[in-house]
Amino acid sequence: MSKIKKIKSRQVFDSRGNPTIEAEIFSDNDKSALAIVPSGASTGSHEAYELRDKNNNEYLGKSVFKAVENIKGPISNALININVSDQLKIDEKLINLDGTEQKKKLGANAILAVSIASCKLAAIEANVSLFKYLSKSKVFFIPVPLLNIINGGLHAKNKLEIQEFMIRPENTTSFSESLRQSYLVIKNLRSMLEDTNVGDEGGFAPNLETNQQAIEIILKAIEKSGFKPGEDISICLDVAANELKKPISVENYLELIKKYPIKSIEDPFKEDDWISWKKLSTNAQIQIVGDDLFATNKIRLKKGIEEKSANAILIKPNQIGTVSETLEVIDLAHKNGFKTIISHRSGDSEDTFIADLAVATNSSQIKSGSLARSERVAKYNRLLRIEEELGNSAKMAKI
Ligand code: 2PG
Ligand code: MG
Repeated sequence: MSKIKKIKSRQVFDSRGNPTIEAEIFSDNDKSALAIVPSGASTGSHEAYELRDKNNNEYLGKSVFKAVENIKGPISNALININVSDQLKIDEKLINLDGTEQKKKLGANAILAVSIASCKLAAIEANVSLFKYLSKSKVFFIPVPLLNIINGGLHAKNKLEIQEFMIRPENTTSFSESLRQSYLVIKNLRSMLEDTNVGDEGGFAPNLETNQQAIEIILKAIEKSGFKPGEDISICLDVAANELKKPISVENYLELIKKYPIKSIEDPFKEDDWISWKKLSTNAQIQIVGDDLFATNKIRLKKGIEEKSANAILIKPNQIGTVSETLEVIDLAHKNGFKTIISHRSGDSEDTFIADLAVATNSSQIKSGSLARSERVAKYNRLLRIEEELGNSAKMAKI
């Protein structure tokens, strides 16, 4: 059994060019693994705490030097000589060392970097692919991708209020075919737009005036690609309603669902508007996804299960701060019939951990932006490799 010998940490940059944290863990076997933590823009108030040096102007208050020091000091001291494969113990130590509910003392970014890096190192030590190492089962499903092809809200400098206009291939039998169909839609959409700049998640950020215009141009691109909207490819939205200037009502959503082939809506209301969530979720026959509502937190998810506030949960490891807690939330969701959608953050990196996490946990979907910007595409490319590794046994997850 190999043990943790040394932990290094450094400040690196994310896809928005902002500082973020990387951890590098070494075993006494001289193997090592790296992890980079992503960062959100539309962050909810119930998320675990991202520690930044707010009073240091060198990087406009965004550097993570204190978090790096926390890894090099107290975290290293607590984890040296622990068995690399004892993820639960590692995460427990991290949680207890911090001791606060939102991981404010050490920073959830510092904690998660170490948690993910140790998990990757354990897989390397065991000489198996990360998704197999992380999985409890021997049957694997590849998640259906939700590709964010028009960016709005805080992820783009246009007027669109809805943050993410996504497409989801509905009926493919392989991940590569899902990407091929999405590729055609994206290329056709590009040919129809005058302005082809992209936003933070690689989707186009056109100067459209209304949400409906964005939906309609995507429908045209789906048709131009030879697909039937709603049957072959549907539209999924992330409203990110915490950031809306003017809220959208339950009735407006029901009208929108009637009019367009929308199969999933994420964060239709603010994170504490439990009443509206329940009302929409009991009246709409589509996937309703809690992101800021649940914040990958089991206490909030339990409330949502009891109140029937949604039927799916977005999973972002950095909303909660450790791999073990992330797995626990996914388990709770599945036991209660909730779908899980593993998600990137709008500020992301070359780290592909979430691709393995999605397959390992039999999550039905993954959200990693459009087919543009390497930090987005890296996750899809990892899934293509996983699909190849699984060969004939690779099956698409059910949505
Ligand atoms: C979201 C995410 C990812 P951010 O709201 O779902 O798409 O955005 O990372 O900015 O919170
Ligand atoms: Mg969201």
